[in-house]
Amino acid sequence: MSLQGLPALLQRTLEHLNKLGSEFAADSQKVKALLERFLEERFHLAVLGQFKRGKSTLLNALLGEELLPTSVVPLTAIPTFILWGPELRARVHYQDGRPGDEFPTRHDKTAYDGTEHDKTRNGPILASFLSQFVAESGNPKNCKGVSHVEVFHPSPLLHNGVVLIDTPGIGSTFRHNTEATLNFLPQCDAALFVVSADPPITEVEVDFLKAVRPRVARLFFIVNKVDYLSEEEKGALLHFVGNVLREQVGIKEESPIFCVSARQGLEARQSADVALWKRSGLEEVRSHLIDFLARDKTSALREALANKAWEMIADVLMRLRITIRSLQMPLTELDERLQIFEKELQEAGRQQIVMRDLLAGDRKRTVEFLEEQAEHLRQKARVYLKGTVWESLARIDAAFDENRVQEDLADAIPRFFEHELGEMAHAFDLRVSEVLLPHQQRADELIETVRKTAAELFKVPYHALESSGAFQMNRQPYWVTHPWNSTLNPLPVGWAARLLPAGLRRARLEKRLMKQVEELVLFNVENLRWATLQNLDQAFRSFGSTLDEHLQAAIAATHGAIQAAQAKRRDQTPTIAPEIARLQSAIVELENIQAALQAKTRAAV
Ligand SMILES: Nc1nc2c(ncn2[C@@H]2O[C@H](COP(=O)(O)OP(=O)(O)OP(=O)(O)O)[C@@H](O)[C@H]2O)c(=O)[nH]1
Ligand SMILES: [Mg+2]
Repeated sequence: MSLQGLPALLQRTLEHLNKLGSEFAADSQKVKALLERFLEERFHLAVLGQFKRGKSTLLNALLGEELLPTSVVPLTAIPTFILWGPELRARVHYQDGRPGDEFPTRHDKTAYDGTEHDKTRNGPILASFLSQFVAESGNPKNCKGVSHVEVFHPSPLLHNGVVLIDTPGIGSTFRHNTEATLNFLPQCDAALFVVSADPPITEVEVDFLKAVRPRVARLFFIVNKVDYLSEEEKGALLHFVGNVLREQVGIKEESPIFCVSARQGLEARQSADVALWKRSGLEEVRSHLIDFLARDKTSALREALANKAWEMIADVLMRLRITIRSLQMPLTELDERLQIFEKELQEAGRQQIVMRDLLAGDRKRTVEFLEEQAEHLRQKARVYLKGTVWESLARIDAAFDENRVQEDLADAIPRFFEHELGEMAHAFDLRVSEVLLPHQQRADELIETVRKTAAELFKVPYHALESSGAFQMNRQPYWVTHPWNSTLNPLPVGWAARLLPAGLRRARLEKRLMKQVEELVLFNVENLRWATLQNLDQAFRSFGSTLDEHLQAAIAATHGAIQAAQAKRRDQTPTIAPEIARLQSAIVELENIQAALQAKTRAAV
């Protein structure tokens, strides 16, 4: 059986919960959240490669129109996320969080036909809008401070939450993108790696691929620009690229490599030329991607959501059974059991206070660890940047070309700190998960104790829940575009200094440069320390409040069910029989949904 019916089952669960009344409002919210996750789940597929290999052209061909700017000179400087939307739209996001620019702008709207999707006109208008932000020419050195751009497009390829990402090419002289790209990759689900027929594959690409491979779960390879090759030449090229990938990068034999002409593909889509589209090789890429996305993307997610829904219903069933028991048992007995349960809840409250203290202690220790790391990084950065200055000084002539030294420093800074940021983010992700895990387990145990006590007191079947999963890593990929301070003030050299003997001048220059290095180290490490501290605080804060919420919800649900039954017993004895019948029929309905969910998870395994 397929998992197609999962949203329908969730919808049915929602209807039953709504009928059951306001005591189940929190459960309805949970089902709604599962449904939303199902509908919103994104799959991030990045297009990677050296500059000018045709990454943007390839995406344009897959989308069927010229949306992303392309050029003969290195171009894409900012990542572009392409998501599904009913009509063509774009939004520019800035590093400082100020409101982003939108496409169509009011001015564009006169030329832009937002309702009728006119491919020949709208694509190029968007491309020229985008080039003001994502292209090196329109936004040199990212002076506009753009963090990323989102494009919404109605392509079926983007259905079911697929997000395509156009990334800046690595190896261009303009930018230091390699480290930023590497930091971004662990958050992507898969990547298309684009090389071109000429040159077949460079050393830079091999080195980059070696760094990419351990960071991305699934990699596909595209050899682009095969339009001027014969079939025989294509075969030889494929053989060559395959060998390099296997022998030098260690890519497995079965990883597919596609030979394509993105340019022909785009032409074919624009002129609806089916034969050319086939010849371009892009049909194979498209169908492979669609198969892969259908197979790998949703099955794991659906299974996980079906499991969660099953668990949630199990919890609701337990409470419904407790309510029925509470309605059936003699009132004195009910009062007695409620008293026992409330004692248990008091103990849980005490445990919760202890847990909060332990969590605060761990947060403090993690911050101390961060301070140690920052100090370590200061030392490392000093050594590295001083080394850069010495190397640079050794290369320059007696005129002490200070500008050259400064350029070398300005180059070294983003490279060094971008890399360190990636390392630190990774180390802290691991450390924070490690530190939080025992807290998660302790909270899960406490929640289970509460539920188990309720089940035992009221003699209903007990089902242990899976972990409350309060700590979940953020899976939204973010592109680090930190404003590393590498623009240095010119070093003022007074006229008197020019008259000094060369040796003395050099000594003074070195002293000034070292002072500058120290300032740069302090400023940039502080940047990194601050960013990490913010993330850390956020992780602890949201973890702590989620645990509290989960525990409160478990208490409110069980305690609430018993109290509500007790109140009914005292006030409205005549309505008790129909109430029991109503709850019993809800139990039957929910058990049916549970059985359907279970069949689905089993079928998916
Ligand atoms: N002959 C030929 N040229 C192509 C093909 N695909 C792209 N090009 C050309 O290659 C150049 C670079 O294409 P882009 O799509 O801008 O390359 P890119 O990889 O996105 O470049 P960056 O954004 O700078 O990293 C453009 O002039 C394209 O027209 C192709 O299949 N065949
Ligand atoms: Mg590009």
